[in-house]
Amino acid sequence: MKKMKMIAGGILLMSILPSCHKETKKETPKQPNIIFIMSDDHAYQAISAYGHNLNQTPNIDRIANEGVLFTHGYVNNSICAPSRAAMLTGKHSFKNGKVDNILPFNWDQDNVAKQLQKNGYQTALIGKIHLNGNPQGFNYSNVLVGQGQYYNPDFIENGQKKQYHGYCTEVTTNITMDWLKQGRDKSKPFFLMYHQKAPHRTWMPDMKYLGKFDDIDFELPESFFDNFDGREAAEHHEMGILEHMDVVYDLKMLDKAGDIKTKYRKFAQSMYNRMDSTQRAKWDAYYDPIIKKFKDQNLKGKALAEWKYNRYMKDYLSTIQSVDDGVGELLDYLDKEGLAENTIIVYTSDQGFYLGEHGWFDKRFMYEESFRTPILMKYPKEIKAGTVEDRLVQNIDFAPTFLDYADTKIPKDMQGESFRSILNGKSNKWRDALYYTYYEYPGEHSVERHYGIRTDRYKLIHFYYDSDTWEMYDLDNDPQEMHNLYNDPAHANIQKNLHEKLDSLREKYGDSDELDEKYLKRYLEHKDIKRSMKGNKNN
Ligand code: SGN
Ligand code: CA
Repeated sequence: MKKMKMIAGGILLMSILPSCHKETKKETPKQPNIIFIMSDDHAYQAISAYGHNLNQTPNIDRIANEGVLFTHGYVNNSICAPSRAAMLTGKHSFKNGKVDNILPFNWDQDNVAKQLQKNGYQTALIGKIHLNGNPQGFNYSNVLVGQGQYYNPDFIENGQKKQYHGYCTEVTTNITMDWLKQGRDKSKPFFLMYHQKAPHRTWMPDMKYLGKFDDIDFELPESFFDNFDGREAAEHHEMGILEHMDVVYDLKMLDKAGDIKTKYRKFAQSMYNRMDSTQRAKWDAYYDPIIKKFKDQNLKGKALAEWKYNRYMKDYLSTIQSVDDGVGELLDYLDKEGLAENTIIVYTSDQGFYLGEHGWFDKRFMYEESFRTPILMKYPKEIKAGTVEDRLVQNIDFAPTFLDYADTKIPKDMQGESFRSILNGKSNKWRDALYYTYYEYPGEHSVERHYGIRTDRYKLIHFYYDSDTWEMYDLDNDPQEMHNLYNDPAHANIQKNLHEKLDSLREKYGDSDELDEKYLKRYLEHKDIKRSMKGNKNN
């Protein structure tokens, strides 16, 4: 009897073993790692994969070369914190409550990192997040304080503030690489948000890239001297390179004699306070001769515009070199460690940016340069190298897309849509229009409150608060959005259809005038807004 039992047990074991083995094998294609790389204010015009010839970003381009380039990626609200909140929550601003950079963000609500963490992921947030309060949903967080500083920046590591020595972009990359190499639990898939401060204003390059673009003369964009005919809200901007970009503060002409007197000179000194003497000496060795020449030349009119535009571009693009280096380091590491195959990588920006179009810098408007944002993505298992995707995707789509790739349930109240199925060809069903809102007014750069929609060809925008104006564009015929077609009888039908579409999207997403009034009231009552309305600069 005893013997029989043994044999039976043996047979039982034998019959279990092979199937156990199969089970483990079935599990090997585990959930993909997800690396969400974001920079701040990185215009698609300044990524060479988009075909503009301003600079070369070979490492960022690699993501699209080995995966997909989105030609029509957009944000929900073209400003930092609201865009980040939308990415985390998968919801429009009026649903997640973070409508502008001023009103607080509620971390207690659900977000993509919390969902992934619940489903077995190790999660990390490194770099700029610009959302008040302690990040929730992350096993590790090491984030810049507010906007952060370019030199020797302060970070908050899991709640503890500490200062790092060095250049912010490089510091952020180093922290990220350390976490990847030693910080994470390697038995779990990971979700990593690697978020650079650069190339945000005031565009301070790393020492090693000072002068990188000095041999290039950048030509003013065609629309630089825009007269804003038929576009009242645009006319009231404070985003002009010529009129509003400060020579001392933005363009570094802080002459020691104090002869160059500008509105923001008083804020410029603070940009250098964190540098050590070696850093400052290198900085001055580069900028002092430029300052001297600038003073000697006494430029005016178009010559001054060209000079300002060129200084702006040289600084802005130089900061991007460091961002590109960081992406290269990360990609090389993944390749070397054999992680590339099972890792999704997204590169994006929190919004687009004006590089002189309409004479502007900054963002906020629903016009293409700031509404649109770069999106490049790779995932060798599912995305064919060299894919170009033209459909309309939006930052609210990231959260559901990541959850979809992680084979995790997408919460019903997320408003974005996963674009996994359009990329792998499983479905062709996709949205035909995007909804947009912008709220931060009265405020810095003076961009009026507005909302609107964009279809594959047309755009309809409503500006309100000081004014009540509508704009409509045919993007095929007028890609620079110079001709407002609203109330043009030849386009009456299109206008009517766009209004219907706008109404239906407002209803679908749950936006309304009442909600807007609620946010406006809170905004106007906020202490920072009251202070800035009294004439103090509000950062
Ligand atoms: C700062 C900048 C603005 C910029 C906002 C928002 N001024 O206030 O130029 O529009 O941030 O940028 S600065 O003098 O402080 O540089 S965002 O990317 O954070 O939304
Ligand atoms: Ca930004």
